[in-house]
Amino acid sequence: MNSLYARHAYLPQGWSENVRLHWNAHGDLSGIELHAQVRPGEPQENFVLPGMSNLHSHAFQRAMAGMTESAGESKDSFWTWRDLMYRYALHITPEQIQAIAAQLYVECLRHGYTAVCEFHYLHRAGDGAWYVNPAEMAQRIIAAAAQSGIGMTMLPVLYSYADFGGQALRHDQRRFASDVQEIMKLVQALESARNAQVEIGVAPHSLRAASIEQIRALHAALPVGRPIHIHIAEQQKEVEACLAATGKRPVELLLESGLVDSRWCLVHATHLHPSEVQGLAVSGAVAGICSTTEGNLGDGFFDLPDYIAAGGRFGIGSDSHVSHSPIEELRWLEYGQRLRLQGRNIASTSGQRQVGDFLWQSALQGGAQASGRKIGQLASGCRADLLVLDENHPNLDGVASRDLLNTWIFAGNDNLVRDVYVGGQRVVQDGRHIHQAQIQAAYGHCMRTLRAL
Ligand code: NGQ
Ligand code: ZN
Repeated sequence: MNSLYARHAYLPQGWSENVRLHWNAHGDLSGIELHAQVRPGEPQENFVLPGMSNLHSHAFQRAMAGMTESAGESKDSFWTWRDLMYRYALHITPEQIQAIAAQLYVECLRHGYTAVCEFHYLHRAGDGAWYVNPAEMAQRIIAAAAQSGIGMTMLPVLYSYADFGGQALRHDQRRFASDVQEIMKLVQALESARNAQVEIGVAPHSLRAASIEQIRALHAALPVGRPIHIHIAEQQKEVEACLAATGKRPVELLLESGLVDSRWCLVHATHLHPSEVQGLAVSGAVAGICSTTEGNLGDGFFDLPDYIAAGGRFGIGSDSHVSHSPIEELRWLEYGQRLRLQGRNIASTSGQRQVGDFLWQSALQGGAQASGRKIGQLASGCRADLLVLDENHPNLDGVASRDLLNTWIFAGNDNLVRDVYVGGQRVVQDGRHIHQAQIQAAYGHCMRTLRAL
């Protein structure tokens, strides 16, 4: 099968009727046929849209979702959550990371993510030694993506310090320990994995964990055009520590390096001065907003209206995977702004007043840019990553295409994704992943071990 007839297809210019999508043997869209006549006996889908890119993921954290929601003796915070996360991180084996990632990616696909950017720093074994194959853990995650069919941008993470000023790593950060040379060796070891479904980039963890000098060296060593992601300004404490150590705010410091351009994704970027909002928008980088995780960790709210007004680009990520639905991610993004500003319909412009359309289209573009892959739109040359919605759901019965995205995002919690194609291969049919049973069984086995922690 290398074509699909859609009564309504979400093209870069918006909804179009009676469209036949064609793709080639490599899984790239090869033709968008408008005003197409349906052929006798040809299956007709109703609503077809491009799949979403999940631009920020720590796959192993899927295994701890729901396990950190009990109040401790001391005031709970991002930092006490991080201590718990480190405990989990120390126990995950290569077999377990593959089982957890495969399960996560099946869930992501079932909800409409067709690509993921993996912010990967579990490099070493639990005792802190490198595996015989230093790329073991990264290759396990890439294998999990292949098992599920999801598109993958693998970002090996540079993690040298525990805090600003080059502070030594904590003992419980020993699995992350890496320097520029080791990360570039990883990138080179992964080069052979690159194909139409897999891209390799890099990520300095944060300005706490990597110095500007290291980031400059990493940037210089990385092949041209590859994506570069970084956690930044997620917590006030990080902003204060950066000011104390450098006299500058994190985003200010990074932008001053002159390195940031459209290859970059600044993840969270929660606490910004107005000048940083402008600077980030002008840089052409993508802001990676992870609203469900930022809500779960109590980070704060991104300054979305000012950033949109400055022409900033953004995408979404499920990060710690307390949710794996792009719909919930986008709904939380908009609701967070409404609560913060005590207003309505924030994520919109004079050119796009439909909040659902503005959110979906912006996240498609920002997510595609951050992935470094040709995805995120129904256009020739892009991957045939398609979502077919369930036209029999009551919410979609008789709905006009102009109201489809608002209905999908803001009218209930049912998963309306029926079929999912990645690179032209159908990997989800009638809501079920083609390998769901065996991937779920392997995950269940792994969780029986981890839940005993
Ligand atoms: C992480 N996650 O690397 O998983 C981070 C927490 C840190 C989020 N920031 C650890 N959500 O930033 O040091
Ligand atoms: Zn993260």
